Amino acid sequence: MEAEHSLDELEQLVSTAGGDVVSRIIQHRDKPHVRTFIGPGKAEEIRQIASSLNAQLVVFDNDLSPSQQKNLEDIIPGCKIIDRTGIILDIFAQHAHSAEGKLQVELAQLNYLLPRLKGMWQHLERLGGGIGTRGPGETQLETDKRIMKKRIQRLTKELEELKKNRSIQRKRRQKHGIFNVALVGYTNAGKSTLINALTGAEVLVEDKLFATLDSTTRKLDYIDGKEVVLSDTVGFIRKLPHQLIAAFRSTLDEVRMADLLLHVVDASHPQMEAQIEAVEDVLKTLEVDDKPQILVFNKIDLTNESDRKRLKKLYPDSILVSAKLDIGLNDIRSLIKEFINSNNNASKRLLN
Ligand SMILES: Nc1nc2c(ncn2[C@@H]2O[C@H](COP(=O)(O)OP(=O)(O)OP(=O)(O)O)[C@@H](O)[C@H]2O)c(=O)[nH]1
Ligand SMILES: [Mg+2]
Repeated sequence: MEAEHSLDELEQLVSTAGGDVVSRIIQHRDKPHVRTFIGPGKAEEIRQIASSLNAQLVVFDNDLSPSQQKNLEDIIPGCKIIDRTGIILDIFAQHAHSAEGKLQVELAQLNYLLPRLKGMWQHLERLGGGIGTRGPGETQLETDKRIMKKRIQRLTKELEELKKNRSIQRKRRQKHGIFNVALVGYTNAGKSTLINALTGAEVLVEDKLFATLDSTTRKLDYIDGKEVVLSDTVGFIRKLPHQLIAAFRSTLDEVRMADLLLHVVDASHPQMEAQIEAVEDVLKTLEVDDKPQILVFNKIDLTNESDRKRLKKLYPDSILVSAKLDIGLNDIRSLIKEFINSNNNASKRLLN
């Protein structure tokens, strides 16, 4: 069941990346096969299915080691083998528009590719039959590695520069006592729809995974003499590649610097609870799980009365909204106001 849900999501990832899924295969195993991840018999079965359906790509839901990936490409000729991380990186590459986004994606891709280089050269050597290829292959591998490492250093440096600019803007906001609210949540939960509805921003909204990669900050309100701004940023997913979390550190700073998080949940999603957990996990990785949080259940227009009652009972402090139909948005504004006021009162009490 768990595997089926995860494959449903993988199918969505593949179609977002532009692929058509023609078949799906599950293998039950106690532990992965060292050389091929799945068992050799299963690999042969996939070879036959792929060839009869004329498939060009086989996507694994679990992470493959670089050598497993290569071994599988040997067994299933004519097919590219890629794992969940590879697909997510591909979508990010397609959706990156800003200079910073592009640099971040390239950095993540290089960190993903670097350990895979060796397998690529071994692959070529085997095809070439050995004579005359081994020496140059080894040298070429070292050269390629050096070039990639240099590029990684360069990208890291360029990103540092951009980060400085971003932190200057953020310091300005801090200096002016601006209150920062950040939207976080699973990809496709409706974060961008919500920032558009609340602030009149024009962030791209799509029924696709990872439509948003760059962060956008807009003025939301003016409460108790304080400007309140709202930020929308990249969405999360189960098994979010660590290369991406590392590369997107500076985009995610928007979340780290926030005074309050609005955790947006797609209330109509069959895997809603697992998605909440996945977001909590990423927040832990970012070390921001201790920040004050308001749970916002979105897309309630797609739920029924009993779903909504259950949500209110399970999560009494949450808000139920529909960003698309403008339902409950004033509740968000009031709750933020309440939060700021009670914080102000608390700090006044501390001062007295
Ligand atoms: N029915 C309904 N659909 C909604 C609602 N809010 C958002 N959607 C739809 O959900 C899809 C995703 O919305 P986005 O706002 O792009 O979601 P996101 O969280 O920003 O997603 P990423 O940027 O991809 O992480 C779009 O097709 C929206 O039209 C809602 O309240 N009700
Ligand atoms: Mg978005």
